[in-house]
Amino acid sequence: ATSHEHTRTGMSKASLKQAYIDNLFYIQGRFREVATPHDLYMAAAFTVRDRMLERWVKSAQVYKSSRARTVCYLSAEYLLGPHLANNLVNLGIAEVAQRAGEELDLDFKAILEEEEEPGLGNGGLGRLAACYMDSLATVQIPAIGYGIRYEFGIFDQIIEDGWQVERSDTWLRNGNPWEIPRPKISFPVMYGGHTEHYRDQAERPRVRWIPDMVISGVAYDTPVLGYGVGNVNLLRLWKAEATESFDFQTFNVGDYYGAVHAKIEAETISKVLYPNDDPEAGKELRLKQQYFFVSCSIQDMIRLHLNTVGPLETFHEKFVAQLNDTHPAIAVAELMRLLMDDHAVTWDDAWATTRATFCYTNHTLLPEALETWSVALFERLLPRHLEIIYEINRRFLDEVRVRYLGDEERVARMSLIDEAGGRRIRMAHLAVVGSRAVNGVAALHSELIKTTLLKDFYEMAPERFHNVTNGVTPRRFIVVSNPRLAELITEVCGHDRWIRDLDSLRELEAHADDPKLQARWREVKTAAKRDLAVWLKRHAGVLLDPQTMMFDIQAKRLHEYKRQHLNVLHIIRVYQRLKQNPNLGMVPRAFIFGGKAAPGYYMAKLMIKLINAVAEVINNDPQVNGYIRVAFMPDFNVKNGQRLYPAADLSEQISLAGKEASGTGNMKFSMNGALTVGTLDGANIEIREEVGAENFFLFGMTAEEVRRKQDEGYRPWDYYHGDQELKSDIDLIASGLFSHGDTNLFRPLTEHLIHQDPFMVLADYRAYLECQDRISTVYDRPAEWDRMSILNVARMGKFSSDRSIREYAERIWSIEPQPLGA
Ligand code: 26V
Repeated sequence: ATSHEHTRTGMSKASLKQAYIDNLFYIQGRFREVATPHDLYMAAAFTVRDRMLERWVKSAQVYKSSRARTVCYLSAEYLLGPHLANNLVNLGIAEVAQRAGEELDLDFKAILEEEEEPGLGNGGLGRLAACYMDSLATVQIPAIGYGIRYEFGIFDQIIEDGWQVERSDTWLRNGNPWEIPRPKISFPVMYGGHTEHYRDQAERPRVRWIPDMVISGVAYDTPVLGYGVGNVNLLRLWKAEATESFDFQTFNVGDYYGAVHAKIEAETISKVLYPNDDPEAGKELRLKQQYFFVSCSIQDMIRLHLNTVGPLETFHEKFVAQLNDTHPAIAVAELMRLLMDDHAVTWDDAWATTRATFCYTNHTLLPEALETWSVALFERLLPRHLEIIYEINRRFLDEVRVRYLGDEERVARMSLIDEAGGRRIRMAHLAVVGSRAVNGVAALHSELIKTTLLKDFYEMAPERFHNVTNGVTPRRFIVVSNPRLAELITEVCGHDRWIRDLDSLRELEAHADDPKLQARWREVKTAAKRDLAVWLKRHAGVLLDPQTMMFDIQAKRLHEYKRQHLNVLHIIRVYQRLKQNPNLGMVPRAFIFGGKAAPGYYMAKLMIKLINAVAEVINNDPQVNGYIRVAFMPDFNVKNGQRLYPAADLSEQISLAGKEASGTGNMKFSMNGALTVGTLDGANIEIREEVGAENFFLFGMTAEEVRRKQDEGYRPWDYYHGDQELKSDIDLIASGLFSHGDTNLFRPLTEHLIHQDPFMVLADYRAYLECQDRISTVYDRPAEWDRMSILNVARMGKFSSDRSIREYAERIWSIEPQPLGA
């Protein structure tokens, strides 16, 4: 077959080699002798991309001719991670490509390392969207992911003198081989101005929006491969540009500089991703971004529908749109506007279509993270949408009044407008009222939604509330990131079906006590720890011993509710114990952290400084550094995450119960054989249920106990004075030991703990220490530890994002797979 295989699509080793050399020459214009590492990467990327396009076009054809129902995932963030290795795996050519590379004398690993990842997201929410895109294609659901093509993604983090320093992320600097620009797929997006009410030719009341600014959104398409199937879905990201006509008009008037200025202003809209937790997050530009990508996406959906199926009455049968948090919630008003103002649909019909189209996923209960926009800003930027939201609200509140006679307090609580202190639009309420289904992202979180945040809405329409527990893709987070483990699993199971059917990992259970498997399991883990140790030596300057040390890892955004400082207090406790008794025979541990802090979140940045300050003292103290070391991995992102998950013995999931909606890092660690030390929060609860309580290290208060303690009046001061060791750990920070005698540096942190402690670090401290001691005891018994580790992997099937997507498809979207052969 190989001799007449097409060099652009052939999957044989010979075709791949020929294609690679061709691409190096015809795309990069290079011979091997003079090619840079970047040239070598680009040639590989194009060789893989060529092989994706045929399947992509075929999928699009089949989807179009079968008029397949389609999911539109609306998300302001996609944290995709590097494409090359993942696409090789999903195409099923990872091994043959590696061999082709070897025969060409290429450094395969170095080529993979060369790729800069698109960091178009902050953390959990953006990475979830990326995992869901992978699973939608793999379980063969027609889907389009809509979002923003940020020119600058999440900032790069460097550590200077222990502090986080942000550098702008210039991921597009060397070009992006995975995207295809579609200059002809572009839509106008309007801002500002005023509305005019008039009657059309049929004497129907209509509204026209006269904006004072129009920009355009241009589509950039990235194909998303399913694993082991022919289905390829579409990720369509919008880039903001000045409209040609606007540009041209101004130019004709002779205002050349004005025209250039308008261009810059338009392009600003898709310039940069906003970090979470940012005080600047309430800014006008962010609302402009949200409306920008939503408007382009809804216009695109309407265009696609009119091109294929036809009448707008059936729009909701063709499409279901999932709102990834409230960031795209303005879509509810935008679809209403387009249907009524542009397509002359009546309010009642437009509303029926809108409510049948949208579904909303909530990702957080933290009050400070719930989006509201000032009515004044809306009026200035989106005057027509404000009218529509007022009308939605008026009709909705009338329903509430009829249902709950005389309960005006309830009416005020449920209103889309928060009237207390400066009127603001509650985007979560808009999303709920405009959707047919609402879901949380783990069982506990979904319950808390029903009993707290959206209690009134739940009482009114309980059938619309669901849970879909998050999942992660085993392709990227096992096969790509941990090939040694993947190979071992495949050998033990005797098949690689587990990659698409993660439940079949259960077959490992039967071997959990097998000493031979345990030994190999341990080798795989140690090899991954060695890889990480090499990387950390180079990039963090810390030497860790993969052979003797337990790798204890906490990697996630820095946030007080995630309680990295609880972890630090444990480290300080162990340090003090060792100082008091240098001959204490203890299990050596490497405490490893990774994570970014929002640039404006002072306390989170101080936590990074504290971790690095503690690391400096401990790593340089010869009395203890044979037993404990501390490392902070700079620039935790998808690529670096893939170095951490395989290397962890222990996964830290220690948020205050009730605060972490789900967590997904918890799943990635456990799937790679780490044991979890965790609270009963988010998906930890379900992980523990699956792997078995005896294979999970549980500590801390329940969400219920947290609530009770808060109601009683929590006094961290009492804990501080009631626990000698706790006091001495906090006092050691305050003493200046970790700050070269500066007793002020960490004061904001220690004082906050002693006097406020909103996330109850002090209340859970003792339970955490006791749990950590149990962990050390078990780690000392390798057979027991390895057995637990194997059982963790064996029982993680539930946490494949394939399962999550199947649940969405069946219970929320009512959509069937469209199988396409590979
Ligand atoms: C945003 C903000 C903005 C303002 C200040 C505080 C704050 C805190 C958090 C956020 C992010 C909320 C959205 C998010 O990323 N949620 C995460 O979603 C994951 C996927 O469902 C889930 O696993 C995490 O538990 C949840 O925190």
